[in-house]
Amino acid sequence: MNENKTNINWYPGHMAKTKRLIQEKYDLIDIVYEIIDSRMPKSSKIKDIDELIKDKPRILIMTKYDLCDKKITDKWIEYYKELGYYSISLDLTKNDSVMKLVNLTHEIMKDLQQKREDKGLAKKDIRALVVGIPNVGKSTLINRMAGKKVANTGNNPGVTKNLTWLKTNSNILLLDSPGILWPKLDDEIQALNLASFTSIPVDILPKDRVAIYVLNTLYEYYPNILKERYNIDYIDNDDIGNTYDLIGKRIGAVISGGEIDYDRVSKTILEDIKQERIKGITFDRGI
Ligand SMILES: Nc1nc2c(ncn2[C@@H]2O[C@H](COP(=O)(O)OP(=O)(O)OP(=O)(O)O)[C@@H](O)[C@H]2O)c(=O)[nH]1
Ligand SMILES: [Mg+2]
Repeated sequence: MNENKTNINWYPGHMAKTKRLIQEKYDLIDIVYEIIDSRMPKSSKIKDIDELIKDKPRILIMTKYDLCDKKITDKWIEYYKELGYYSISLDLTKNDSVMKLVNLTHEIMKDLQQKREDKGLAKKDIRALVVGIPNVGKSTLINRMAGKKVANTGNNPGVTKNLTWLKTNSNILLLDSPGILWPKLDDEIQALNLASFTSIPVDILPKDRVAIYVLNTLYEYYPNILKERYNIDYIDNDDIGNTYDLIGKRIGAVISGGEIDYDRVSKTILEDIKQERIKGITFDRGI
């Protein structure tokens, strides 16, 4: 992977519109939940998020904690805390996962509620904007906080299409929003991470390129996963076909006549992450 610049444009019209609609609702928002994926705590952060949420209190929430490499992701949590963020991790597959978020929200909002009380006003429902790139679990988080399904979810980018206020049972109103990115994905590693974890559609980048990136990243940081899942000890980057042949045999991706179906090999590698057969991984390193 020599080049590190790309020129990928995947910025559907609804993303620009979402930013506009968030601006329109800005004054009503008390706090922002900025959602990122625990497996890519750097790559999944919206690039110009500070411009969007300006001076609102914010909690940085790392979802899919059950799927990440906790040793590495915990370092990111510490890193963001040192930068002054409230930063927490959540495994949204668990029922009670959002309690610590609810408590932290009320804690941060204590001063605001106290000011109201001093003025003789009743406590208000807290209005929180839930924002993040596609497919990081924004709507899942909302359903957890509501204790039932109030928002649509799905393991693909672009499931939520509108901004909607939704009620929870903890005096917090949540504004669900469609995933947003920025007009140009010009950092190649970031784009590959987004593709590896399904935050951009799989056909934005060449599928083989993403799959080979996944293989090399696993080889570098999680060689035991490569061994267990595909029974390979190294990646032959000089002739990647050799590696594809071995994986293809292992997973049974064989076309009649004994040829390996390379397309199916790439697809399987990406599906293995998407279907959570490969987990315990964090691809953003370097802190
Ligand atoms: N294992 C695991 N899966 C999660 C977690 N949070 C969300 N998911 C899954 O991630 C996928 C995406 O979740 P959504 O809530 O639809 O994501 P979103 O951010 O609302 O996505 P868009 O609306 O497309 O921007 C779904 O398949 C969820 O079940 C988590 O903490 N752990
Ligand atoms: Mg959604």
